Formats: sequence, C-alpha cells, structure tokens
Amino acid sequence: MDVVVLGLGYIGLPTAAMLAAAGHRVIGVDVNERVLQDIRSGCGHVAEPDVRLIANSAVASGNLTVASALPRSANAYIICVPTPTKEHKPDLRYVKQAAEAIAAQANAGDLIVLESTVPPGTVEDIIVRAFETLGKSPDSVHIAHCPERVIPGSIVHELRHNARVIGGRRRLDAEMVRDLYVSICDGEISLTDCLTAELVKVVENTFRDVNLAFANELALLAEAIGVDAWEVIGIANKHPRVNILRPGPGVGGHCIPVDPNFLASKNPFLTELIQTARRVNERMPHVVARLVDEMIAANRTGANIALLGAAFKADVDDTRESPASAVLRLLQERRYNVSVYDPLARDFEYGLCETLECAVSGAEAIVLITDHKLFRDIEPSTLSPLVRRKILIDTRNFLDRERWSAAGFNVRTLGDATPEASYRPKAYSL
Ligand code: SAJ
Repeated sequence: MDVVVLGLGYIGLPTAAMLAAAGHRVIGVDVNERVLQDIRSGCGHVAEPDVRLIANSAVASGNLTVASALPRSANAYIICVPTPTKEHKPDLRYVKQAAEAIAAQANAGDLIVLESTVPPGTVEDIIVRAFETLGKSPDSVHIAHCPERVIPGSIVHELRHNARVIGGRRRLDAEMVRDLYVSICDGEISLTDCLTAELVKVVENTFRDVNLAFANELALLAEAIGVDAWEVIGIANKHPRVNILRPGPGVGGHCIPVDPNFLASKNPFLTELIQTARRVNERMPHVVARLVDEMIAANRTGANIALLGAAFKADVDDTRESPASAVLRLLQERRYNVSVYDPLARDFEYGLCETLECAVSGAEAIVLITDHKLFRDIEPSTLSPLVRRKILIDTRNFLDRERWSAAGFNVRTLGDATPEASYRPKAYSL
C-alpha cells in the first residue's frame, strides 16, 4: 500500500518506519526541514534508540522516504500532527491544515486516519467537514480515528504490542483501517465509532491525571499528619486492588496535563473531579517552591538553586510542559538564581548548564526534579566542596537518602516531613 504519514514526531516517525518495515511504501511528510534532514542522514530527532534504529533501516530499505509536501496520490493518509493547547484550549490548526490538504487530493477508497489526540467530535468537525467544504462526499473515502497510546521511553515496544482502538465513521471504515494496522500492531484492536474512540483516548489520560492527583494529594496529607507518604504507598500497594502512583513535582508532558481540559472545557459542570485533579497537580510546583523556601529559611534573595532535570519525566529528552519550567519560574519570582542540569534534555526554554559541577557550584540547595537513572550515579561527596550549603530536596524520593546524608547533606523528600526522615530505617515490615 502507498501510505503517507503526516507529522514525523514521536509517533509519526516510528509509525512510518514500522509500516515501511511491514512492506508498505511510505512517504513521511513534515514541515520542519531540519527533521527531514535528520531522518535522511540517519541521526533522527527522536532520541529513543529503538526509534532511530527502525527509522534508519526503513530509510535504508528504500520503503521510507520523507518530503515537505504531500505526494500527488496515496492509498492511506495517517495524521500524526501535534495538538498543542493555548490557555487550556486545544489548538487544532495543524489537524485542520492536514485535513484540508488531504481532502483536496484524496481519491475514492482512500483511508484517512487521525492519530493525534483531539477533543471528542474533531473527526466530524474538522475531517468530515474538510471534505464537505470541497463538495466531496466523506462517504467516498474511509475516515477513522486511531489514537496513539504509546508511552515515551518505550515507543516501539508499545506501538507493536499495545491494544488499539479504531473508531470509524462506518463499520466498514474501521475494518479497512484495521486491515492496515494489523501489519504493525500485535495487540488487540477494538473497533467502534469515531466519537467513542476519541473519548477513549482522552479518558485514558484523564484517568491517569486523576490518579496522579491522588498520589500528590496523599504526599501533602502525609506530610501534614507526620508520616512518610512513600512508606504508606509502599505498604498500601501490597493490597491486591490498590495501586497508588508516585507523587512528584507536577505532571508534565504534552498529553496528561492537556487532555483532561478537552473534557472540562466543554463540560464544566460534569467534570468536577477532573478539574479538581488538574488543580491538585498544577499546585505541585508551588509545593516544591515552598519546600525550597522552608529549607533555605533566611537570606533567600539571590540564593543559588540547582535543579536536576528539565525533562518532564525519567529518561526522556522531552521538556514539554515539564514541571521543571514551572518550578524554575516560581523560584525566579521569589528572586532565587536558578541553574538547571539535564544531560538528556533538549530545547529547554530556560537554558541548561553544560555540566553538573557548573550547575551546583555555589548552590544553597540542589532540587531533584526528574528521576533520570543517570542521576543515581552522582557521588554526593564530590559535590560537597562545590556547594555553598548541603541541602538536597528530592521531589521524587529517588536518590539514596542514606548516601546523601552520609555526605553531610540535609535531605528533604517530598511527601516525608517526619523529623527523623533521613535516618529512619526504611522498608521494615509491620
Ligand atoms: N508521573 C508521576 N508519578 C508517576 C507516574 C508519572 O509523577 O507515578 C509523572 C511523570 O513524571 C510525568 C507525568 O506524570 O511528568 C506523565 O508521565 P506518564 O509516564 O504518566 O505519561 P506520558 O505523558 O509519558 O504518556 C501518557 C500515557 N498515557 C497513559 O498512561 C494513560 C501514554 O500511554 C499516552 O500515549 C501518552 O500519555 C499520550 O501521548 O497521550
């Protein structure tokens, strides 16, 4: 089949590469010339090694080529463009541009699949309407929504193995799209209508946001009561039907903090829990800033604070909607000098220090924001001569408390305000 994938980001590029590996002739289209050059030269812009590997072999096989504009014809068009939000409202302009370009040239029988996460109703409002506006019947083509569901950090594995949902305008549309996706997906594929598929995707991320809010609220509650939230979670999670997530400095990424707003903005009176969860999660960077204030206590103005981590979560390079940005802004408002170290991150809007030593030099406090594995290897005793005060604030309960305490650091972990927190033996069973 001749397949066009529009948008060669985290989802579009691996999807295009997997379709090419399955024997389809794929043209990947992206408006960013740098992205196209990186793919052609084999140093793809998506940092995950598996993505790079399959993209390079797809290009080498000749089955994947990239271009800045749509080819004149194809059998299937897969839309993987971003859907950013502005002031909690989705900006669907890229979906609209893609839909209009496809509608202008699609032939009868072509498949048109929207993978981007969108507010429920978008397939009808934008894609179907793009055909109708041009006087073309949307029934002449097969339109469906097949939302991506993969987690950054494990993209290729999840693309292959995750269950998928395909919502078609008609049953036939969903079936035709399934016939294409079985070539890249071993997971169960559920067929439904467009609106249901749109809601499924947004609901999944909203479910996670609500659960993250519960973990974050629990961290604050435990601090107030005077127990260690991490110990509570560890023990509670031994219950066969309890699975509390990990508290943290905030909920980042381009999906989970964004998608609940797709539901809430159109249904404000039916989404109280969802909106409250968002507020709880949005409060977490403020909690971190307050922890810094508490630990620094006096002479805050101009104090140097070193943040470890700019990426929105562990072991990825993506800094979109990262809690690091929110924490940094709040600390700067409080007149701290903030430096950030993250050897994995790219495109961090506030700039990054080249080395850990540079970031912590003269620091009054080190704040762990992102739980990158490589931060575990930091030897705290080597930082001692560089910092002005030995304070560590661990917002993820990630670093080895005992090792940092042994190096003389006063360790404060989010969710554990018990006075003897640094010294208490952990993991004893009751
Ligand atoms: N986080 C915590 N504690 C945890 C787990 C996560 O604080 O216990 C934080 C992370 O650090 C991060 C944020 O939550 O800041 C979101 O991370 P995540 O790993 O939960 O999710 P994403 O954004 O990487 O990917 C999500 C996934 N959705 C679900 O798990 C329901 C993924 O499957 C989706 O495909 C993706 O959103 C998307 O693109 O929609």
